[in-house]
Amino acid sequence: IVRPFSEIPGLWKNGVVNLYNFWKLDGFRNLHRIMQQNFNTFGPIYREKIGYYESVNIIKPEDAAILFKAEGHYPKRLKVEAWTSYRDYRNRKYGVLLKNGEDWRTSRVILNKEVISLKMLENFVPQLDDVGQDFVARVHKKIKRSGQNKWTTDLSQELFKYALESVSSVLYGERLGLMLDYIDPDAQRFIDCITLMFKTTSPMLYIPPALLRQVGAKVWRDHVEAWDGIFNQADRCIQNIYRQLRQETGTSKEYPGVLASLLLLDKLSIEDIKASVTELMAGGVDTTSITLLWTLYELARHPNLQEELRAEVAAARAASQGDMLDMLKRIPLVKGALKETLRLHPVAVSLQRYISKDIIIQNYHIPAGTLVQLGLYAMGRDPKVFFRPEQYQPSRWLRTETQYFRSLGFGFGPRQCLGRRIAETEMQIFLIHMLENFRIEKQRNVDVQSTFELILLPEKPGSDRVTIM
Ligand code: HEM
Ligand code: 2DC
Repeated sequence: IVRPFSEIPGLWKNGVVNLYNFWKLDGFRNLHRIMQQNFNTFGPIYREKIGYYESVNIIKPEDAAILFKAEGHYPKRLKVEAWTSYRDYRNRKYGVLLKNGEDWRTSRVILNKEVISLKMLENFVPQLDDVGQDFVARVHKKIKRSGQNKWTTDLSQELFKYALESVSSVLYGERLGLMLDYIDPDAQRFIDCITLMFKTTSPMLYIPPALLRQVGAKVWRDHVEAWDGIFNQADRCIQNIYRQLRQETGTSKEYPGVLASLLLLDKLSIEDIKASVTELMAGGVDTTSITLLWTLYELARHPNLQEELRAEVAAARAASQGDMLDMLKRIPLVKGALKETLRLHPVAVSLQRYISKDIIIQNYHIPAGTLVQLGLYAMGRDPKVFFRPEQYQPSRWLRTETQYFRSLGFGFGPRQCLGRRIAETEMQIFLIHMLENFRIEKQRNVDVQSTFELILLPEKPGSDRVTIM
């Protein structure tokens, strides 16, 4: 006998009271731990309402499979109102991230070919490899200058630059020069704006931005300032390429980048291209850099594993005779390490879909149109899903039984992360070069916790310091 929707356990009767309690728990920064706690209290399914944000939450891979089978042809995530409100306020077009329905699908199908198809890897790899080599050269220089044969630093700033340089090299087919000593202050401002944009988004998940705007709240003003900075910088980059393209006289160099390819293809309007390329540029900074930061932190804590990975990379280098595209096919443990990082430290706490038809999960009926969330952070740490979840063990991903609806760091299906191929390749190439050149060590052995600022970040900057030698 299937039980009705109204019997799903949880706190969903008074959104305002729940918001107050959530706020008292510092929930804006603890969302991931609160979700984990809720699964402990209520079991593998619970219903929730905080402010105006209402959802059904699930944790099991089998249930994730049911959810994604019901996502329909136009999969729709939770609408992040702060982001759509900004676009509406400034009269800017939505890109692929924020579009829905047929409009989303049209853009996405065209973008897939240029951004996420495997065919594009041969274009991306040389660009990303150059950036990786420059990063290594920069670290060598820092080590030399230190006079101590090692470099201890807060790596997140370095990784932000690496990530922006990488994604820009693919989008624009050009280097920004962020691996140099003196960098463009506008690029640094862009990086700071992205961090501010994410940070100011999370309170607005629960309190409507329209309301905050009316009362002139600081969080809304900061959010607008952050997006303004992001769009201005992206506009400059896009204009630059657009101008070059019009001056060029048919001479086709190697690969011109995603933006130029889209302009030449002429299937999307210029405004649509601008909107999506801006989202790609903004989406490509904190996501990969934080994942790499967590990976270096785990490698520093596990020196034996670090040696194992180094051996795999050395063997891959020898077997592929330096052909990077081929080398990427010979590093399963490095890939496992990245999956393991995203299991314990996912960028996205949850994946969500408005389901397109009625489903039954954990014997409860859930009607079409409901927002169903898979608790990705909670699932990654659930001992019923992963054997000894607290252990960082890349080799677990070499077994096929680990795979079924468990490796979901980039989402799933046609609405999964559009930047996935870029992100994976960029991170793999980074680890290859770092492992070939340096040893990574940790100053103190402290457990670094995550904090939720729309994406999950390492708590307290500075506690993530590592030594490269
Ligand atoms: C969407 C994760 C890097 C651009 C997403 C989603 C996740 C995700 C979970 C939602 C997927 C879903 O709902 O099924 C990650 C992780 C990254 C990463 C873990 C790196 C470690 C990037 C990069 C870019 C990017 C580098 C840009 C180059 C996007 C875009 C979307 C998206 C545009 C929206 C796609 C759509 O709605 O059709 N990402 N991402 N992401 N990501 Fe990423
Ligand atoms: C945050 O409860 C928690 O990839 C919310 O590159 C539900 C939610 C909805 C959408 C998710 C978001 C969470 C986390 C950050 C994600 C976002 C969709 C895309 C975005 C996962 C889980 C991200 C980081 C994009 C951002 C691109 C943007 C800056 C242009």
